[in-house]
Amino acid sequence: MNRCFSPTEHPHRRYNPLINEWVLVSPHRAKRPWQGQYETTQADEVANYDENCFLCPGNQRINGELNENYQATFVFQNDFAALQADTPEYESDEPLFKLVSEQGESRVICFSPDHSKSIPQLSIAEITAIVKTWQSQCKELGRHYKWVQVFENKGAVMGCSNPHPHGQIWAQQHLPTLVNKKQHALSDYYQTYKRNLLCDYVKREIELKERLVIEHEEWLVVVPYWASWPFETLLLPRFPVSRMIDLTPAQQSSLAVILKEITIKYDNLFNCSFAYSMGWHGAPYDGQVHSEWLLHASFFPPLLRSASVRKFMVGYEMMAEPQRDLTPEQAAQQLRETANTHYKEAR
Ligand code: H2U
Repeated sequence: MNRCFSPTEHPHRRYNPLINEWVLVSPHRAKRPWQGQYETTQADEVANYDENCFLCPGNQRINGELNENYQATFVFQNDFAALQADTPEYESDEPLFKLVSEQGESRVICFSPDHSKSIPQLSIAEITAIVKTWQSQCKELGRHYKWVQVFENKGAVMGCSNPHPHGQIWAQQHLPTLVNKKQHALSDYYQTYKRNLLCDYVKREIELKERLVIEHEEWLVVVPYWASWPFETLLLPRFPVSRMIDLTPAQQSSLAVILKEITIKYDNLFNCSFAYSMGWHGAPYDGQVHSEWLLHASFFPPLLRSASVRKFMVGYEMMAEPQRDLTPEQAAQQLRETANTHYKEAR
C-alpha cells in the first residue's frame, strides 16, 4: 500500500495566516451519503415590486416611515439598529466581567428598486452604483468611526430577512474581534518580511493557478488555500489599495464587472439564487497609513452539493475548528468551469 501523503486524499490541517487559525480538510469524506436536512429552494419567479415589502420604493417600513421613490440605491438607518450613536460612554475592567459601551450606526442599503434582481442579475452600471454607495458610506461613517463593516446576507438560509436585494453597513468605535485578529496578523507579517501578506498571496495564487476562479486585469477571485466554507472565495485587487474609499472610478467599474461574474458563477453552480454572506475588510479609519492592509471581500456561502444540501458548522466546528470535505482546489475548479452567462438568461 502506498502511504505517501496526498492532499486530495488524506486528512490534513491548513493554516489561515489572516486570522492565525487552522482548518481541518477531509477530502475522502466528500462522497459520504446525506440523509439530513434539505433546504427548500426559493420559488423561481419573483415580482419586480411587492406591495408588502418593507424595502421596495415608496413602501412603508415597519416603523411607519416611507421609503423614497428611489431609482438606484437607497440607504436608511436600520429601524432595529444594533449600534446607536448616542450610547453613553462606559467601561468596566474587572478581569472576568469586562465591558465597554459601543457607539455606532447600523444602516440598510437597498441595491436596486427592482425587488426581483440580486447582484448577478443587475447591470454593470447598477452594480457600480452599489460600489459607489459603499464608498460614500465608508467616507461618511469613516470620519466618525474607526470601523465600517459593509456586508450582505443573501438568502433565507443565511439569515436574510427580506428577498429584496439589500445589504447592511455597520459602523463602530472599536475594531471587532475578527478584524482585530487580521490587524495583528497583517502587522506581524509586514514587520517580519517588510511586505504585504495579501499582496504576496495574490502573487503566489497567480503563479500556482490551482485555486484561481477569475483572473481579471485589476481584480481576481480565489478559493483561499485555507477556505472553511465549501465554496468560500476571496476577492482581491491586483493593485495596492488599503481601503474602499481609495478606489478610483475605473477601479469601481472593474470591481462591478468581477462582482457580477463571481455571483453569476455562484448562481450557475446549482442553478439557484446562491445564498451567502459577503463582506469587505480593509484598513481601519484611524487616520493612519496602513501599508500592511489590502482591501478584500470574502464570500461565505453555505451550500455544499446542491441547491438543497448545505454545510453545517456544528459539533466539531463549534468545539474544535472549522472542517471541510471538498478541497479548496476542487471547489475552485467547479466554480471556474461554470458558465459566465446567468442560467436564467441562458434559457
Ligand atoms: P438582513 O436581511 O440582512 O437581516 O437585513 C435587513 C435589515 O433591515 C434588518 O437588519 C432592517 C432589519 O432590522 N429593517 C428595517 O430597518 N426596517 C424595516 O422596515 C424592515 C427591515
